[in-house]
Amino acid sequence: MKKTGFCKRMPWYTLLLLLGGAWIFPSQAPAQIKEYYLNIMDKRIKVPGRWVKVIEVNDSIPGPTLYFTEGDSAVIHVTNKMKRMESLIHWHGLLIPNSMDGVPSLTTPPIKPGKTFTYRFRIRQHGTFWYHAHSMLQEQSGVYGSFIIEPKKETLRYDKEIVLLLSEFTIEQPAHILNNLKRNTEWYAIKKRQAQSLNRVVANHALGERIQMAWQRMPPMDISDVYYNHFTTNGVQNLYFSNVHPEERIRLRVIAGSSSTFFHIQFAGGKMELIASDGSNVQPVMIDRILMGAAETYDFIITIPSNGMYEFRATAQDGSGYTSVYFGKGDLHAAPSLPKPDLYHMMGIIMQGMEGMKMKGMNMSQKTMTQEFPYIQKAYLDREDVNVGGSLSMNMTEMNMDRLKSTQQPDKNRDDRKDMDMPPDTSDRKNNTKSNQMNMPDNSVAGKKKVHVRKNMKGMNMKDMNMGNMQEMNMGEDTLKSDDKPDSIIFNYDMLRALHSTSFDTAHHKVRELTFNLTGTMWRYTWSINNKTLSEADSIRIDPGEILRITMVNQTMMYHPMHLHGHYFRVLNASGDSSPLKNVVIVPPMRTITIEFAADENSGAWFFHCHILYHMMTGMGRIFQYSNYSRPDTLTAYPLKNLMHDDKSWFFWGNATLSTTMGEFNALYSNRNNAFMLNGDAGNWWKSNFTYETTATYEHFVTPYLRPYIGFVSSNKNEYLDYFKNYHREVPVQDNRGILGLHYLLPFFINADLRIDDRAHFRLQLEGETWLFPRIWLHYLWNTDNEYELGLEGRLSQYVSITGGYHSDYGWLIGTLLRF
Ligand SMILES: [Cu+2]
Repeated sequence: MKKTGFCKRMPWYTLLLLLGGAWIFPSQAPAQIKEYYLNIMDKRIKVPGRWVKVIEVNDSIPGPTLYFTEGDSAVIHVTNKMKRMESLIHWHGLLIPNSMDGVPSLTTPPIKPGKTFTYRFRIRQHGTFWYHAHSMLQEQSGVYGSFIIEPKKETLRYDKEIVLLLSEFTIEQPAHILNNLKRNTEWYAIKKRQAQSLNRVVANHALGERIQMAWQRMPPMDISDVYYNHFTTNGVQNLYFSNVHPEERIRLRVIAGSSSTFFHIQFAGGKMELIASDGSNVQPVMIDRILMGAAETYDFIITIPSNGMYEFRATAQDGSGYTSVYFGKGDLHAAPSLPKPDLYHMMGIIMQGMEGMKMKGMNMSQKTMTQEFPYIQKAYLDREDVNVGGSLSMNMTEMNMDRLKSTQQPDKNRDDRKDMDMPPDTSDRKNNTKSNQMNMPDNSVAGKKKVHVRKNMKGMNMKDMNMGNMQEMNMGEDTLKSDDKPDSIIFNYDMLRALHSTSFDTAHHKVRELTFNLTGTMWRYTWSINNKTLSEADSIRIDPGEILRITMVNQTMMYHPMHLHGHYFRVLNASGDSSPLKNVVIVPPMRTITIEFAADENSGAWFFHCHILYHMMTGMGRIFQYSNYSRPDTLTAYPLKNLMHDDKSWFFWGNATLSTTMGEFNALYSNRNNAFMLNGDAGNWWKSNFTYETTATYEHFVTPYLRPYIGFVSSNKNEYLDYFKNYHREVPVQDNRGILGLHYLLPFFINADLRIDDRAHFRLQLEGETWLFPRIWLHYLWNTDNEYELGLEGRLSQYVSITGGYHSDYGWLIGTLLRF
């Protein structure tokens, strides 16, 4: 036998040493202590034309890749070398003690400038993970890197592995980006050439939809929130691996380490074998294209073709750019190019989808629909986007399937599975045990007492399964016409199947069902769950051992990659008992996805949030707190309200116009529920009748549309002075009045303003603006004091516009508008 032979060839003293070793380390091979030093530093880097402030880890973006082997003890010294900001790093997807999770003020004290914090934890899993700052917007500034854990024994067959960390780069400061999102400028859409124009709306026969959307206060569609200068793989736009050989099998560990970008992944050299998702191995599946959500990780095995250079391309979902990795030498074989999403066509799909939802209400009452959908926007459903959600937990019986006819051949996914000797029909349970015999635990957890809620293979409970049917799944419209081959396989979550049963022992553990409506208002750029931001909601108490089943209903027009800290969750899909384990799941617009996780960590307070940084920062999150958890003393100086502060931040912006006959300014200082506004105009200064009006108000948002206000107006305009004439008083040169009023956003984005002043004078004003062409906007105003204004604005840059028009007090004018 092998073992004997091994002993025979071994000198006797080695054997003694080994025996001694076994005595000292009786259970397993000694766990390695793996130590890393990470230095977080703010820097200014030179990009063409300007300097940009970034934050680097060990002098690079991304930070170094950390390698571990399952079972290792990780010791990571993180030093904050920044001058002013606190920092902290979160280990994304890792099963770790709560105090090591790295969410400032929730789990871990922030690292002050000049200080070091040492993370110590046992590596209990293997797979592809990453790390990033969880402090303010530092992730966007560059604080992120890869975290790779090799299994004790690799069961997959490949020749080489390469880590590809995808991200984005912007020359803008992240705080400035958030401010821009809050003020709702269309500038990023203009930059991405995705702002709409009237002539093209008409040409695309989309005017009806556009009017319908404006009626529901849905702004013109664009694809994603932020404009990025470029997209990167491991920090660069183009990456070359020439030292690969034909037939070599290369494992790509791909991480979407982006703050808000989703990527379409393609490889020019044939199908990619998808083998793991979010660090968990899955039944291999061959695919041509996959949409990766921000923060998701996937492992693929690619086979290098015989000759030439083959492109692996990650295209930003909005089509605004891509990053490429090239394998091999010689003639270039480019990945098929993806067209930009068709915004005009999507409007139709969305309006259709909304109609469909209205008819049968996807877990939404009519009331929720009418309250929520007006806030919605940013939609874009193209074929694979729809497939991301697939049938997952879309309520098939309730949705009107006839409206959304399948345009794909759904059977090809099945055929592909057949080729791999896998049960095409998920109800075929017998075949499934085959995969279990492969004995490849994708989430082997060692070294920690766990509450065992995972069911063993024998008593599988079919009842709770969400048997999505592949046949019904492909309900998207075929709007994305690409160079894809006709037999292309486009990934959707139903293709993910764990290597063994992941279902829970629901007979012995309590199952608690929660519904999270993913909500938000693009209009004000606040994002929430069940209409409450993180700071408005209480932590969700969970009992150790209970099973949480969370149904997420996306009521917005944006994709939300929802992430749970410190636990894997099952994404209930067509794989039933073998539903895959993930830590991030994309919930597409107007789709429903159900996840399950077991409260099987010992304790702690764990963050659950949207991984689009700007959605998280404006409120889309919750905290799961174990009932046996008490805050450690180390956090006493860092109350939870520090974290809660994020979605209550204040933002400031304004603009000033100087034109031929007048000057005008507007300034706003606002947080989630409150706003201070100051505006005024003055003109006719070359005439004897110099006129001016200044208004200062404090406004409170009751709903995103409705805000009562109190304020003060000072003016010498006729409409104010008439009061004195009418009452035969002496006419003052100036009149000051207190005002009470109500702002309300009407359909078509018309701002209604009804106010009464302390001389019992009522005024109703309607004001609005709308785009005609991407850079040409129409402004209008009318009020019951017979003031009116009609003007055009031409946007030259993010900050500068030219304006022209007619104002009832100041006549014809032309001028310049500056934003600040
Ligand atoms: Cu989100």
